[in-house]
Amino acid sequence: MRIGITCYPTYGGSGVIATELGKALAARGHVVHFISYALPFRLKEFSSNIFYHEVDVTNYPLFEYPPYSIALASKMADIISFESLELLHVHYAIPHAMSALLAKEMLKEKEDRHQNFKLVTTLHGTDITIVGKDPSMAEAVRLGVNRSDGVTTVSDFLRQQTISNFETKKHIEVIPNFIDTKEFIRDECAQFRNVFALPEEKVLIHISNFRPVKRVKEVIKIFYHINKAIPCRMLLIGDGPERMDAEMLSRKLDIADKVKFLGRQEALVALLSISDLMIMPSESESFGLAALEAMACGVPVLATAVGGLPELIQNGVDGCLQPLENVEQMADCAISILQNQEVHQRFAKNARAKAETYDTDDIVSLYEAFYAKMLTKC
Ligand code: GMT
Repeated sequence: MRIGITCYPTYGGSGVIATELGKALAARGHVVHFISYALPFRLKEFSSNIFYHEVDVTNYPLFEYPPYSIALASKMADIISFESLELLHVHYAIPHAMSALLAKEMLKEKEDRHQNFKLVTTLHGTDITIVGKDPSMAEAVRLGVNRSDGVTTVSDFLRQQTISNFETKKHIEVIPNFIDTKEFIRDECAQFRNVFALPEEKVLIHISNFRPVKRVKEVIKIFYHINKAIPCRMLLIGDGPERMDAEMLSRKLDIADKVKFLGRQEALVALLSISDLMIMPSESESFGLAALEAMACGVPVLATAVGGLPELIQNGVDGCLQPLENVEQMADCAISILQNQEVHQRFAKNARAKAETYDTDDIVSLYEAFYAKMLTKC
């Protein structure tokens, strides 16, 4: 197949999934063209089946906001036509599905023979649960979903939210996120662990983009309670708007010496491999790719029972799910896992086994089959 992929290229689960999907499809012999405003950060190695097209946006002084969606649509139309793409897979309805629909109109207008390319839209969450709720965006989300040839969501929770929030008519296929379990596998290094913690201390980890929805201050509060019961350290990976407040809180609670803010890191496997528990107290999470990465490295996850997380984490078996807003209950749950070595080891083993059911090979085959179904549709 000849496939186009558009995603947000910066750090974030949707960009990771879109890029890893493109790489896996290319390895299976498909030709993949990425169209975005920057090189997706996971697109590092060369592949003769992968091409990247950068979208230039005119920045005329008249424009307070450069018209990226229109520039993207023009680039999509050009690449679809010139490279004979059969299918365009966009990640996020806003603005990517909108740009793809405009690209279709552009091709129709010039009676281009590629105007009937198939449009697949994958919804990742924030355009449904946050951005799309804004009345200025809702109609655009509905149009993007209803006019796509195929729509997928990363969890059943997100499928149901899309239908109930936007009264969409389209069939929505659930295709979960995935992980390369050969790359994400525990590879513990005692020397590296010693950099952060004493041998008797437990290591807790949080990985996110530090947006309000991730509730990073709650991570600090949960750690504060755990630290009173168990000697431990907290690693925070990532950066974003809530980082400064979270740092201030750790100083105010007098635990700053035990809490390390490491910023954005690429060595996720190494950091997860020295960790005993992940803390993810998100307000909403359509899937929770960071949790899957942790589980693949044998790190059980303590999370809030929100969004798609209960589809991934089984409470009391491979992780712990607690109601939102109950910091002390979350801390108690962490303490009970960390204090009992037998329980912790069982959770860690079960977490890895669960992650193996989300392996790249299996899930990419679902996308491949979904594309094939779209291409046989008139
Ligand atoms: O969580 C974010 O703020 C980033 C966002 C993204 O664009 O990557 O994450 C969403 O998509 C991920 C990949 O499908 C999911 O794993 C995340 O759960 C989802 N975030 C939310 O629903 C808040």
